[in-house]
Amino acid sequence: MMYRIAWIPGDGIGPEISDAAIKFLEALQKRFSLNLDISSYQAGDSCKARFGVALPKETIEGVKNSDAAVKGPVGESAADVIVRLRQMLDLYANVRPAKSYANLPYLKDIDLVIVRENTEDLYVGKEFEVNGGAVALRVITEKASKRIAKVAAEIALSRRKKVTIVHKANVMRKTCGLFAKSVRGELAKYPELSVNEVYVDAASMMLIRNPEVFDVIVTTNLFGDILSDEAAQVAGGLGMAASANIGTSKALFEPVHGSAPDIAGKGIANPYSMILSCKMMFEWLSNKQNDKDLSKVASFIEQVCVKALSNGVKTPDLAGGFTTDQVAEKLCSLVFMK
Ligand code: GGG
Repeated sequence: MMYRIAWIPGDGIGPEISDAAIKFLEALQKRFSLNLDISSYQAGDSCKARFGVALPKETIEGVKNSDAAVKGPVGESAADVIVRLRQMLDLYANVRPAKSYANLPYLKDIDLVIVRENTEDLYVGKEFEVNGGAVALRVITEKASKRIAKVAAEIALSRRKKVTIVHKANVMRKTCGLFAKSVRGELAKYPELSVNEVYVDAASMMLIRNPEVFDVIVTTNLFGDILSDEAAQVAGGLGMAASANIGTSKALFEPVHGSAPDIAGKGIANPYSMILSCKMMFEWLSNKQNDKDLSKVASFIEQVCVKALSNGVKTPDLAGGFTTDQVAEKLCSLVFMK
């Protein structure tokens, strides 16, 4: 079956890690006789500088008309690109795994998933200047809280069956209070799950002190954004962190990290985050299209990455000495060896 993939390289290191990931996908296409029709679209700071708009209509249409989308990091225009795409396409679940693979410079051996509500909270962009100050609206609804709880429950059922609800309802009584109550109510429908609640400040401490207590964390948009960077660092580094933005019918996959302008163009950016985002895309497409072969491709991608890492195929952010292109070459050669 042919799959149309909308591909947004993005800014900074985005084009470099995109090239590496596309080379890897080409190798996978040969090995597994996949039929991916990949179309490239512009978005981000460089797009805004060239065309006056960070998220052009053609890109929106390209994503809408695709079977799945992959996006590299964008710079200062994140709110105009990814936050807008999430809202426009109702990509309400942001799934962010953090896993310490062998031979990574991880702080603790962890394996957890952060499930971040992706459409509400302070990220709705309702900010106003008032009397020399500024205010932002924090939007939390029962509907969005319940549907993110359901995603967390389903992920936990396929794992260690534990969900931690992270909030700050002792201070933000109305917004976090509604989130906690709604999620609690939804999770009560899953008696096989063990459920607990942790305030976000304590959760950020526990992610460093005893992260093994977490299996699936479900939380609000801003807390999820922050905690997922922290979890990625505990697992070995942001350069490994992949994510999925999932809605009812559409999904977009992207590295968790930003565009890293300080290392852009130096050829040392870590492409694993983009490649593992493609792994998440194959998992999602496999479920959605009932295409079991794609689930095998997803597992294969992880195996290849694990093998490469154990052979020391790492960029400098992971204490390795490989360039982006060298990592891509090694991964491609492993595709045909395994
Ligand atoms: N610190 C990681 C980073 O810069 N991520 C990109 C970003 O801010 N994305 C917006 C989001 O995930 O909401």
